[in-house]
Amino acid sequence: MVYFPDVEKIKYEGPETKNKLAFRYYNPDEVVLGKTMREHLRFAVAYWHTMTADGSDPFGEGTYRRNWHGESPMETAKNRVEAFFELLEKLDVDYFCFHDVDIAPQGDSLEEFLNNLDVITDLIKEKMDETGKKLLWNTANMFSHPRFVNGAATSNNADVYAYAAAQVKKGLEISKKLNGENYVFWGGREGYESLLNTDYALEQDNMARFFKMAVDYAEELDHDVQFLLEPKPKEPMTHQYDYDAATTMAFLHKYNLQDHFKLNLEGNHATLAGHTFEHELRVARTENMLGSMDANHGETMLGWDTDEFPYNVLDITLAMYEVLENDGIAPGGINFDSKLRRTSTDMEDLLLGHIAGMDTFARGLLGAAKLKEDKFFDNIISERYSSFEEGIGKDIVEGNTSLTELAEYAMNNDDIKVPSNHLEYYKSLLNDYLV
Ligand code: XUL
Ligand code: CO
Repeated sequence: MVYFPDVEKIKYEGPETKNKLAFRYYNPDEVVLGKTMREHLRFAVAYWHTMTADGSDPFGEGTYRRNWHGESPMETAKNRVEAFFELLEKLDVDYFCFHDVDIAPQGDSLEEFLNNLDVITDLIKEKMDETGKKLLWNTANMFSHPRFVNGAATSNNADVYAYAAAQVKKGLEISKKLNGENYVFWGGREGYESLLNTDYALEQDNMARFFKMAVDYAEELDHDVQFLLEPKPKEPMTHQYDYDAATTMAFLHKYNLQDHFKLNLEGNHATLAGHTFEHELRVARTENMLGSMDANHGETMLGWDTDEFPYNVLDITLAMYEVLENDGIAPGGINFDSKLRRTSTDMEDLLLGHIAGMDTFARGLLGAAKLKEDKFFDNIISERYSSFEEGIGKDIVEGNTSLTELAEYAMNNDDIKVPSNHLEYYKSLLNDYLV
């Protein structure tokens, strides 16, 4: 069956086109700073928002009109695979991401769930071989089922911990089977609802033990996969242990896991933490821990995880600047962890949402490349910090001084003129780089 019969493969037609099913900026073969847009951007479609979400929210039921519902949960799951690969082909996206529960029904037992996963991943593998599409990452959903009400690797219940381990073991086997390039942990309910009943130390130690076992199992499978942790500060828990990039890296260092993990950073999670997206990317990049990106946009008026398709060119230009300075994002990519609004009810909206996101990233890439070529930020920064390039500043940077020497220096140089930053002027110039 064809699931999107009225849609041809989406092509680049340029900014002037009036065809809504066309790219206006994303031109996969266009070379930017020595690499094609396709190589820079490594887009991925998220199975959960695209195939399993139904448009329900806490106040109302599903609204989306979909044509892949079958007679049984397994039949629906198989139809979804067919529809998904048709969509990837039509969108010209090379990668995809999923949680275990997105692709296969959980049935009545763990055994049944694992068997269903085998059947569906066989089908996915066939489709991958046929189309050349690739798995950016998979993950285990250890937060939706009622057993995970207190978390998974940070649950107070050891049986729940073991169940979660079984899911991750299977997830890594699937990753190996499908040649996954990364494996993600988003700590769904790994945090606390209240400190009143929480053993904070035990929960963190247990979570680290869990990650260590995952690293060991990937080695046992001889599967060279990049592990990623995805920070988020709150929602669903009051406090999530992977609060933001800095907290997550401190955790990895504390437990000596830093060489096995990088970060998967998400736009809306950054804003929930009170940061900009570029802040999170910069913090991770600085420590060589920028692994991958979940692309979305948070509605700042609402303050929860709204996961909109990205459309803000300024945000994405600054995000892409971090990616360029990182020398790219591979083996990570740009996963649209983005969902349609509840009012975007048509199948066609799945294409329109992704096209909007892809065009926004293409614009961001073009703007960021120009910022880099013009050394826009380098020039501002090198001028602003020029006092550390010679004299006493150079001594400080090279570690060749002491409090005593600095105090003596200050005695003779206490008439300090601090120059203006002219930030308004630079912000106005920055606007010229938005494509
Ligand atoms: C939740 C979120 C997840 C992860 C994967 O906010 O971002 O979808 O990306 O579990
Ligand atoms: Co995400």
